[in-house]
Amino acid sequence: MREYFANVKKVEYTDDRMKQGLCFRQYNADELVGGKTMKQQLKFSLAYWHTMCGEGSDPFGPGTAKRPWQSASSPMEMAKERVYAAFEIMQKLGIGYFCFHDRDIAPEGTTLKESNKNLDEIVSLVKKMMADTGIKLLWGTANLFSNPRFMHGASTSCNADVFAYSAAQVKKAMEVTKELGGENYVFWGGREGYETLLNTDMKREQDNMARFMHMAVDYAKEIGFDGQFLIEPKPKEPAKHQYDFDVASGIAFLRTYGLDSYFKFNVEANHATLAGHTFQHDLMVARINGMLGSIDANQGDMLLGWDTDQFPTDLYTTTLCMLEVLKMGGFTKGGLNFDAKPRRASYKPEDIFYAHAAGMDGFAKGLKAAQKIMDDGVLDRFVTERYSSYAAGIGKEISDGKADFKSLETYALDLKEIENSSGMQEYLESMLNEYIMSV
Ligand code: XUL
Ligand code: CO
Repeated sequence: MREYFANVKKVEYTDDRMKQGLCFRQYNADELVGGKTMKQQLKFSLAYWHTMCGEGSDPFGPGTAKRPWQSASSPMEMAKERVYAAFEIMQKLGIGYFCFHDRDIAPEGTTLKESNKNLDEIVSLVKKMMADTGIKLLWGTANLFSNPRFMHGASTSCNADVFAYSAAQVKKAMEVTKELGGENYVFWGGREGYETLLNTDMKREQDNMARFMHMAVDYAKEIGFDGQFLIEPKPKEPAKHQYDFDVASGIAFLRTYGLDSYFKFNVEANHATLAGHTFQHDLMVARINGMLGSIDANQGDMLLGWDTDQFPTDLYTTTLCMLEVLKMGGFTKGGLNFDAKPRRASYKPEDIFYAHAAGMDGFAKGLKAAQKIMDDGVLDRFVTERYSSYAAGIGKEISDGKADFKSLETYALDLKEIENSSGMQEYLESMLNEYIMSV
């Protein structure tokens, strides 16, 4: 087996924060934070599509990325070389998980049968590499958006043949996810939406999407797949409007169609910001509804209106993200999947390592700051105090469901002056700064 990154050694932690070059300055895999190792708390995952298949192209120019395995003699040889390179990257970075679409790991054939055969061959190699290294599958999914057949969508296509084809593809992707012990299975509906309502039967499309998901739930029961189903919301891109717009609309969809007990969410930072929310907002909506499953860890550029999928280095967002994770008691089946790619100009193979190390350090720092926020309880106490009017008196009657408009009117008519307390946003923001700087 060829070593693809002979000039890259295993990336190690150093406590010398000013040390130059490729190392972890914050991520110390075995260090305990909140009673668990950083490795257990963060559950980092490599996104196969970006790291192994991405070429660094953009709408104005072709790929720039130097990826030595891309020069293999045939698509299947390349797929095998990619597997070796992927496991080398994960081992050198100490990344314990990966995620893939069916078509990332094995090339599409001329027929579905051939595609399935290609997939089976690569899956057995992946399985062997997983057994040799102990690296696990965080989630699998199916690519139902690249091939032109999905031009009108997959389960929401106006063409029933496409619905059927998509079902067959997801059936197979679920089987291989189970075969590889995947902890979750993701639905991201990039083309499950519309370009114009002039040609769209929205009710039928959403009914069909729900039928499709019920079929997946039934098939999981049939084959004994006990991974968690996840919906990954995104408001737009590639479609103008995508039905899984954000977590809140996802919850409404799942509840409308009786799917809410089978699904949680895979929340992606850059998707939340495209929906006009902060990352923390979508994470919190998922958490308070008991539906935060896993996270696609990246960040967008607020000056650009698309999904830039950058590696997450912004410490405010990593801290507030980890605060949500700690508040739900940590990950169970989920983890932090780097759905991120180095910039087009970061084209060298080594940039893969620098980029992941930057994201891992960003999240390690965020974890430490979030744990300190939890331990000190300052922010939580502030919030509890802010709502203390509901702990006794009329507030308690409201909370206990004992008040009604008439009793509240009687109370309000007797009120003298209403006194509010300050929201103290600036003070809280400065405390957040201190937590980040102090760990
Ligand atoms: C696209 C995206 C996908 C999903 C998996 O924006 O995030 O790669 O994570 O299909
Ligand atoms: Co994603």
